[in-house]
Amino acid sequence: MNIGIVCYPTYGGSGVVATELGTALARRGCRVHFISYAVPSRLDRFQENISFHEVEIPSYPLMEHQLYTLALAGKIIDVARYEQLDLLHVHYAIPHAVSGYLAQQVLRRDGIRLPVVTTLHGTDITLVGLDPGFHPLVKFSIESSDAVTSVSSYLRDRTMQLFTDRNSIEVIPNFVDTTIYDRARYDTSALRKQLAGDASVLLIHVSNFRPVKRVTDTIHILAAVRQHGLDVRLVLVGDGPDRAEAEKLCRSLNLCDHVRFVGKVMATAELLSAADIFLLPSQNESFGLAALEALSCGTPVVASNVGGIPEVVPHGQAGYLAEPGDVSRMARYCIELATNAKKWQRFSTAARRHAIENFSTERVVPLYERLYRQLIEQAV
Ligand code: GMT
Repeated sequence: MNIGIVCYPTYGGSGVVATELGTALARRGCRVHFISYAVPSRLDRFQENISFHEVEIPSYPLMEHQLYTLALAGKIIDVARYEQLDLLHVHYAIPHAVSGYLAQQVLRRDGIRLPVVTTLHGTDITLVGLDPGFHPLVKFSIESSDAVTSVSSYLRDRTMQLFTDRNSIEVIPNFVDTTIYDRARYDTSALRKQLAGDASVLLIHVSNFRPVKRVTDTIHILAAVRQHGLDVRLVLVGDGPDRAEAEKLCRSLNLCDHVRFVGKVMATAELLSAADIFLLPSQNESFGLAALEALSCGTPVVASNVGGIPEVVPHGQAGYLAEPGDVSRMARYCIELATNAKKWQRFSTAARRHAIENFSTERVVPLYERLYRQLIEQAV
């Protein structure tokens, strides 16, 4: 199969999933064409069967704003025509599904059939797509796509409540390469020492530091765990709009020596494997890919009981869930795991098993391949 993939190249879950999917498909023999305005952040080396097509955005004095949606549609048309794509898979509805639809209609006039799959990831439905100016476009593009997938049942149900009664949204969960995200693969003793010194507990959080992630809650959790008398450190991985506020909070709580901001890191497996507990106190989360990567590393998760997180993190088995903002309960859960080695080990083993059994690349990628084949067969 010859597949076009459209995604955001930035440090965010939808781009990571799209890149990991394209990489896995390429390893399994598909030809994969990434189409975006920059090389996706995890596409960091040459790989057989993968090419990247950059969307260049023309500027002209008359135009004050960039025409990305149109430039993307134009690039899709070009790649589909000259690389003879069998199918286009767009990740994140806005504006990718709209550009995909537009390209599809232009190609149809020339007798070229290009099935379009749209994968909904989260805020394209729960936040950005709800903007009154975008809502009709998102609804239209969901209803016009040849297939729509969502990364969790929660997101499928929200989409049907908020946008459409299209009942053929298929849930295909996000996945993880369990051979890379595996603590058995790394000797993390030196890294652990660097990050945590001799502290007995290391907490970690990975995100793009947007308000929805509630990054400052991780610092309040750290403070509460410390009050209990535990020697604990927190590593914050990533960057984004709330970083300055998080740094300010560390200063005001006098916690700067206990919190390490490591910035954006693409390869997080070793960091996750060096930690004891992963924190994800988000206000909302359609899936929580970073939590899945932590589970695969055998790192139990303490997270919010919202959105699709309960589908990823089994409460009381591989982690604990609490209401968003309930930092004292999240801290109590951390203390429980940090002070009961047997329980931590049980959770760690269950976390890894859960990731392998339900969310491995080998299990999930064939679901996309099957969907692609069905649509390509229908199109001929
Ligand atoms: O940052 C992105 O690339 C998209 C982002 C979002 O806000 O929509 O992340 C979403 O997609 C990820 C990959 O499917 C999910 O793991 C995240 O849970 C989801 N984020 C939210 O729902 C807030």
